[in-house]
Amino acid sequence: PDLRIAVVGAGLMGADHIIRISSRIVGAVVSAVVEPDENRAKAALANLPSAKWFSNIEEALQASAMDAVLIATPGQFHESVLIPALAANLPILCEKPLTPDSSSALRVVAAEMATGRNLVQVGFMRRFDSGYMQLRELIVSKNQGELLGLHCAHRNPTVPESYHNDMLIFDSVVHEIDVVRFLTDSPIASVEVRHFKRNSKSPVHLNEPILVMLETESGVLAVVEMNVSAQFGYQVRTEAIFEEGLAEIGRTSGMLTNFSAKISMDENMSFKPRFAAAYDSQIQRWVNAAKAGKIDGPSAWDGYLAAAAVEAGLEALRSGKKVPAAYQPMPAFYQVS
Ligand code: ISE
Repeated sequence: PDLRIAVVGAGLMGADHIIRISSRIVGAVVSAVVEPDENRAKAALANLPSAKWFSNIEEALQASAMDAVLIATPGQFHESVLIPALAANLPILCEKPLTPDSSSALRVVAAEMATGRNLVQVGFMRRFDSGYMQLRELIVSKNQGELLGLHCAHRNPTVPESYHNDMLIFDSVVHEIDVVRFLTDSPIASVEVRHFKRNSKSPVHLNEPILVMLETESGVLAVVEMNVSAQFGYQVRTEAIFEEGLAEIGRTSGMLTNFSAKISMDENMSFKPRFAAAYDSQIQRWVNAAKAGKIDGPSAWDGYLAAAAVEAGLEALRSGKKVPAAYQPMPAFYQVS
């Protein structure tokens, strides 16, 4: 039977996942939309004749309206959905970040361990992007020698007024924080932040672009340009420096044209098309795994590690200093066999 999914939060990401599950994912249906805003809920439910609307997670759980939960609210609201959903023993895909800070992430980890099962998968979708997957294989193979460093560019055309300075780290750079560890198999040991000249096109309260230096325990330095007012398009690129050569991922796959003495390529304008295939694969694999009582992707522990590195990043943003990241020892529960 189809996995009945309750999507919690019908904003930008939630609405996108609802369309994905209804039109492209095999073996799952959206059975419930949990959304306090009635207009948003109605818009999301328009094409889901059999899904029910709930204004909070408790009511949806009470009604046994789902077999699994997809959390797509802003990060600060994740914990209050994760805890009751875990208490109900339901498989969960939680959008990134797991929670905004490490102590709340540890509470989620403790609640998951109390169930005795790996129920939480975190939506770090870049791990499902074919470019990152290929680059990881290349690094692991050591065919070009050791990986020495990474040049990462994370560019958004613009951001909404509600986006503030700390979000540069906990909402945006959090992706590089996770993916640099995924690529190098080594935790982020320290974070340092510098400011480029401020872009006058940025919202007045934002001071960016920034340069973020993530150093892994293994000594790889990842240099990240985080730029959320790039204007021209949405771009996430990485160049890897090896002992014997370079590798680059994330060039647009848009059409290349040669017209009127110009060579040009179409670029994405948002993360939705840039990572559409990664989102599809992430959700399909999660659905298949959830039916088998497992997860197939980053765990709550990965979410905690990212939250702890984000804390170092926020302090680095404020102090201008290189800040070491501190982690609790990993419980045996999260040991990958
Ligand atoms: C957003 O929340 C995302 O997750 C996007 O991938 C990222 O590019 C953007 O900067 C974030 O605000």
